[in-house]
Amino acid sequence: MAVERTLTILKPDCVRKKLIGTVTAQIQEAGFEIKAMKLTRLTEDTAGGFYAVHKERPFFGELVEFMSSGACVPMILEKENAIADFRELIGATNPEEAAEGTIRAKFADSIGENIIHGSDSVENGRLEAAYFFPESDVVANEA
Ligand code: 3AN
Repeated sequence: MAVERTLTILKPDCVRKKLIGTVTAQIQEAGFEIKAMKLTRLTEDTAGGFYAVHKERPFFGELVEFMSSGACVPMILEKENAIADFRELIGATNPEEAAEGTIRAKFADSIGENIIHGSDSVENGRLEAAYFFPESDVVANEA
């Protein structure tokens, strides 16, 4: 299996609930290596740019408002099969449909405020990582 990277965001509800440490521990225990990480607050423009594919969806305004409502923690994660394995770890978009033990099942309140983001493909992971981090912020792999 190929080593892949995924971009995650611990969303503002995760930060407000003081779950940065708990969720990051679950991510690391599942074998993901953190390659870049920061605490930041998105503006409506940066949140809207990140979710531009959803611009025509009825929930776009609500999504942008939520994602810019407080601090969040974007991270680049690396692991074999990272894209699929991370989506399995976080669970379905709607926490009511998320499998038991997944991060969203344990901590998310609703489909809109669902604690965490995970890239849906290697290519989107690459684009999303570049949206938050210059290459110089990404820790190099050890030789
Ligand atoms: P995922 O983040 O699981 O890949 P997407 O890409 O379908 O899900 O949706 C992006 C984000 O938009 C979700 N993380 C969620 O916060 C929000 N979202 C998706 N569907 C809805 C909805 N029906 N109502 C409100 N927010 C939604």
